[in-house]
Amino acid sequence: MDYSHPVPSDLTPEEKSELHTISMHKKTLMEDIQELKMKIEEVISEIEDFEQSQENKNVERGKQLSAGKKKFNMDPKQMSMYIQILKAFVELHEFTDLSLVQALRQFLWSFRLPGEAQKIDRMMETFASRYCRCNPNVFQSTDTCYILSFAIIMLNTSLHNPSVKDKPGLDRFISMNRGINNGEDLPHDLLHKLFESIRNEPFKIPEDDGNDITHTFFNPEREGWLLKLGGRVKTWKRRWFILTDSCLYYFEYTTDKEPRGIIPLENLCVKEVEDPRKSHCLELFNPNSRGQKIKACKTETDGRVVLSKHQSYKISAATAEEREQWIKSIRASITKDPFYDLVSTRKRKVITSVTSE
Ligand code: 4IP
Repeated sequence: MDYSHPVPSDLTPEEKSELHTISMHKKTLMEDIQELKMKIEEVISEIEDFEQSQENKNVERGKQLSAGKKKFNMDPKQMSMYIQILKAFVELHEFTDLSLVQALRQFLWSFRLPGEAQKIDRMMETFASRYCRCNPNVFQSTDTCYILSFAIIMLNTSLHNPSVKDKPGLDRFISMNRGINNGEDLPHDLLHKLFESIRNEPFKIPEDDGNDITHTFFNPEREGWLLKLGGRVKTWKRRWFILTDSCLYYFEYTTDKEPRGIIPLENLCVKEVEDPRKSHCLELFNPNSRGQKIKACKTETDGRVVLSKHQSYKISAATAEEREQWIKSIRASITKDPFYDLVSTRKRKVITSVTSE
């Protein structure tokens, strides 16, 4: 690069030489500046690369973690080992000549139930087949024993949890279990004895924290981004939703400590709805008080916690599949019974296996 200037002709030789020195200095300085600029650019790009690689590492770590979790959950080796241990554990129990309630008392007392529905399903399945082997003439199939075991656990909750107001009587317990013995009813006397046993003495669970057994059972959790329609002002807001403990919480950001809103799901129903502007909508509503405000709360932008103004909550999911998953989880959470599907599948199985014979 040429940093020299044309030298004016009216300068003295000394001035000319001084000017030359200055212009040489200028040239060196400009070159230095140029070099520094390049260095700065290099450093910036190094910083950017470093930041990018950190971000990639974080993304990679996140991916590995979730892949690891999935793998752990789905790893067939892990699962078959788990089943083997479970079987060996259940085999240690002697249930011969015990009533189903007595056997359940013994079994449930001997360990802490896992929270996941699927694991409990396996445990109860293993329990039922062990019980049937110890008492071959009581039930026509393991499924019958499995279904009745759940019915007993649910009965325990309904009868002894003070928050359940509507206590079932023997008749309801009997009608709940209609047809479960391979299409036939179980003997009245048997159901009567089981009912009385539970009514007179509730199950005790080790380290039970004062809650009932369904608390341990009830663990449906879901979280994700959804769009929510405002209560009075009908604006759609993208919110991070978390479903836990029969409550739906929504946050502005996934990292927020405090939720923006809390919707207790007690007494609410959920269903699919249409909306002209948003697809895959669902609605949360109270079937017993349509037109009234739902009992929920939210934090205003100034920090005040106020009651919700929603008569219903309209929420839009990104896909039909996500909507279905949310509806399913919300329902499971409302009924506090994630085993509803598991048990009803078995009920269908015992009843249809009879009709197709
Ligand atoms: C707001 O609209 C947001 O949609 C709020 O949602 C909603 O509160 C408000 O409903 C609605 O007025 P603007 O932001 O455009 O004012 P969010 O709190 O998630 O930001 P909800 O009760 O849905 O949380 P009302 O009912 O407060 O008007």
